[in-house]
Formats: sequence, structure tokens, C-alpha cells
Amino acid sequence: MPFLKTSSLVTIDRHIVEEGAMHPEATGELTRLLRDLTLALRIVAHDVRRAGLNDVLGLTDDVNSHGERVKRLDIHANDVIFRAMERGGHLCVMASEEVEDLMHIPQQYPKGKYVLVFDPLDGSSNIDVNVSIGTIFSVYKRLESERTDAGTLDDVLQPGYRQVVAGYAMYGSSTQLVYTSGNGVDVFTFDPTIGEFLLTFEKLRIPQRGKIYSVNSGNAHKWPQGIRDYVTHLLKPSADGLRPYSLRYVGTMVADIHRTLHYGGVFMYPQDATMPKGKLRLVYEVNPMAFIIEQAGGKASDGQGRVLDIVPTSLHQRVPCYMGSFDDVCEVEQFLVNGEQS
Ligand code: AHM
Ligand code: MG
Repeated sequence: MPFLKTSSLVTIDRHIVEEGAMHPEATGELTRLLRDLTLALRIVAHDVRRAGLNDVLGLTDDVNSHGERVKRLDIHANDVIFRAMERGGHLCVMASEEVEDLMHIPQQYPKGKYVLVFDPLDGSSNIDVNVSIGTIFSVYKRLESERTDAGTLDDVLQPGYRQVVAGYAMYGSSTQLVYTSGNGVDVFTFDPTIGEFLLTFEKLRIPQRGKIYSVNSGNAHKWPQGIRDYVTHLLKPSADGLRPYSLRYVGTMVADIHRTLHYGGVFMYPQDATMPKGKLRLVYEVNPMAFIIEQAGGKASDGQGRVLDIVPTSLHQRVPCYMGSFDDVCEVEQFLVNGEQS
């Protein structure tokens, strides 16, 4: 697959402005919001690049040479995003994986009509070993957009189909920003020499079916029978060459979804005997990814139905997750139904 899938030279800022221009009624508020957010992502990318120097930079859980307790990189990323977003006047409330309650906009700053939810640094178990990690984000409109007071929990607990924008930044061999506003999925690659995200893939489409599955198979003994049967099926060679599948699992959702978007196949974090709702969080992990996957032509399911239709009931709720190529996810759902019946 070629690295560059576009002929135009477009920065993320220009892309967002051009998308905004497609909506004559737009006030520019969302454009400004995304500009602040991409600045935050640039800062986090910079800090992640220096993560191996954290002891030197004072970004670990330890006590530094001055005897001060210093922050972990994921808490630091959380603070960077909050600080970049708090004063723009476009948000009424934020929520993050790293913070138990809602994150309110400080009193002195104006409140706007949007809600931001995010996982500041996904793949925390990979931070210390220089394996790809990422930031996941999603934007909603508040329920009553004319209000100018603080946003509420109800504003955050909206079903995923109401997302206005979703995306993730992946801090891998390069930093890439994958973004959708409901108009397909575009990929931007950060050029550190000019400090810009440049469009490198336009309207990314996920293959209809893949040959890779991605799951923590250390949990296989706890999975529902249907998932065990499904994985056994994937490993069995077939005459048409569609199987066997290969296993790839980074353990960072951002990286596993990123590969799945490009190569196809299925990413799963199933419910199991000890985690009845799986591990991943609906609001700021699974919903943004589900929006992206659907916009690329794939499918995202909780095993029973569309992830984006679920109405969240709490900020940090978990949800079983099956997403990727359309045909693969249909097949998982079928195996889960059959497993329940047997
Ligand atoms: P995190 O937000 O604390 O990093 O946890 C989420 C991560 C996902 O990125 C990844 O898919 C999953 O946890 C891996 O979990 P496991 O180690 O149980 O396979
Ligand atoms: Mg996470």
C-alpha cells in the first residue's frame, strides 16, 4: 500500500475549514475547537516522543531529584488537553478516562455548545516500552445548544450516533491523526519539521473482509463459547483461501484499530466470565472508534447490535467490542448467537 493516497497538499487546519464551509450555517465554533485540539495533540505527540527521557523531564510517577512528586505521562496528557481546551469558549464540559467525574470549564471562561470526551493516552501498558500509544477523542453538541451555562452528565451521555466529530492520534513510527466528521475518514501525518498535520490518506475505506484477528487470547478460557468457536473457525484453513487468519495484537486499541482500518479483519475485546462487559469504555474509547470504523465502511458491534445506538448510563461504563471489516463483524455476531443457542 503506498504511503501517500492523495495528490493535494492539505493541512488539518485547511481541511477543517473546508469542511466547515460545506455547512453555511456553521458559526466557526467547531473549527476553532478542533484547532485548539490539534494543538493539544501536537504537544502530546512532542511529549510522547521524549517519553524515554521522562525521568529527566519529570514526567514519571517517581520523585524527582528535587524531591517533588511528578506526573505520569497519561496524567500529563490529560492536563495538556484540558488546558488547551478550557478557555476557547466552545466547550461546555469535558470528560476523560483519567478523571472520575465531569471536567467542568473553569468559571472565568465562557461556555459553548460542544462537549469533548477523550482518552488522553490509550495503551497505558505500552507507554514504558516504547510501543505505539494514542489519544482518542470525540465531540458532541450539548443537548440544548442555546444554553451558556455548564454542561451536565446528560450532555456527555449521548448515544454514539450523535457524535459530531471523532478521531484519534497515534504516536507510532510517525504521528498520525485519523479523523471523521461524518464525511468519510481522512488520515493526516505529522511533519515535525514544519509542525503540521498533512493529509496523507483521503477517504480511507476498510476492506470488506480481512485475514487478521486481534484479541487478547490470554482471556480465551473466560470467553463466551461463541467467541471460542469463532476463533477456532478462523484458524481452520479453508479451500477458498479465506482462512486461516493471522493474529495481531498490540494491546493498544488505537494501534490495533489503525491496522484493522488499513488491512481489514476484526478487533475484539469480548465480555468474559470476570468482565461481563469486557474492558473497554463506551464513551471515550469504543464510540469514537465505532464512528470511524462505520465511516470507513466497516461495522462496530457489542455482539448484539450497533455500538453507536447504545445510550450510555454512566461515564466510565464498559462495553464488549467487536469492530472492523463488515463481513468479519457480521460473522462474529453470528457465532455469538449460535454459541448462546448451543
Ligand atoms: P488503557 O486505556 O488503560 O490503556 O486501557 C485500554 C487498553 C486498550 O488500548 C487495549 O485494547 C486494551 O486496553 C488492552 O487490554 P489487555 O491488556 O487486557 O489486552
Ligand atoms: Mg484507553
